[in-house]
Amino acid sequence: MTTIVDASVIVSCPGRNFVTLKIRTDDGVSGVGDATLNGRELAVASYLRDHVCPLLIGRDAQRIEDTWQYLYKGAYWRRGPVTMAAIAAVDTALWDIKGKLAGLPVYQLLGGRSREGVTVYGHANGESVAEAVDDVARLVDLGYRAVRVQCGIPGIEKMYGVHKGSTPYEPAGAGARPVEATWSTQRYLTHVPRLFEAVRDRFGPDLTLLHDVHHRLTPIEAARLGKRVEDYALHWLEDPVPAELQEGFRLIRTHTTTPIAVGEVFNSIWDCQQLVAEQLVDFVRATVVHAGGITHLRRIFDYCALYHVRSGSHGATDLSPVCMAAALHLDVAIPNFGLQEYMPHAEVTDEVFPRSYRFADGYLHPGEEPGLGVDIDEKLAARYPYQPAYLPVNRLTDGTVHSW
Ligand code: EZ4
Ligand code: CO
Repeated sequence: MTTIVDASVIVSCPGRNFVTLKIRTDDGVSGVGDATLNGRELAVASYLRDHVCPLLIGRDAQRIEDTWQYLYKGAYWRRGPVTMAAIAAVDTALWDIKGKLAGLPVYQLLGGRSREGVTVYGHANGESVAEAVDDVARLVDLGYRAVRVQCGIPGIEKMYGVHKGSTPYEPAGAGARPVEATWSTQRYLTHVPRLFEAVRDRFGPDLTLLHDVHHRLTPIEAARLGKRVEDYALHWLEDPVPAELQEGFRLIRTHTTTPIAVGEVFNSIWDCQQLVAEQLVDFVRATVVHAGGITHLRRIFDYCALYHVRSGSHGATDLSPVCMAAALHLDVAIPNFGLQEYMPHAEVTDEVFPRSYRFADGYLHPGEEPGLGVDIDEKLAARYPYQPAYLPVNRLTDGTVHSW
């Protein structure tokens, strides 16, 4: 038996806030797990430190499924982003340890490779349509095979997904309170088709294109947008509506053949149970850190496979390199992989999280190191203390709070 002797939580801000769990065992092998929940980081850190870490000491590090069930059923209070991010961190760290003990990269423990590399999509954006189109060209030159395109909307300030400069896009703003943005569905619905018309004109039919609505429409509005952009053959329209009402997606499906991706905020299989069983979506965007770790995400994707639904995991910069590494091992192994989002981290983030995964030719490769092939430099991390930062709040022009 390999016994857990220590579990510690590292909160640090190398470029942005991250919460990382490190588990150590009696034979000197350690593992890492990402527990970052953007804007609510300290809640997960406390859940782990105060309620989970003490329970891990003395447990068998090899019993991943049993530990998952113990933390999920044993808490009595099930699901929710804080609980599931904490469980995910433990699960990820235990897979890392199991890989190191076996001397194998984690993807080998998941059944081995199903593909040569993990196709990723990059982010293009611009204040204007012309700027966004030029930014797509930049990504194509870098080798990306798939590109998400967002642009500014005339009359809307601080549009989601649009930023200036070459630093990674970071929607969370430093400070004690969220910044506020404004929203107009009317302006948005009028403008977006012009963007994709321009992108298709310039790049032709072969480039894989995506767009993120970021939960801002109602089902009938989303249906209108999906129908309007059908000629531009998007690979997916992401998060067209908030997904608490799963049956709401029937209305979208009735009207458009534009494929739908959903679920970066999902934390359990129950969030997509009806969406998948009724084939109301095409891609599920859940990822390791927010959906209960490798163990639970594998369960979600296996369930999706029964219904022709593919993976499309979230990969924004607020998911740490530890989460990205774990996601890549799963992506390369599962039969129904779809696409992986990839926003490169800031240089300072990559310094704190040394990692073996690499981008080449439009793919990410998890690397061949035993375990996940990622670690945290704790000394360096200590030089970047936590800084309060929040995601924006969105309001309609009359002041009504809207989904961001
Ligand atoms: O806004 O990760 O597809 N990617 C996204 C992200 C999310 C952030 C929220 O923390 O929607 O940019
Ligand atoms: Co998104």
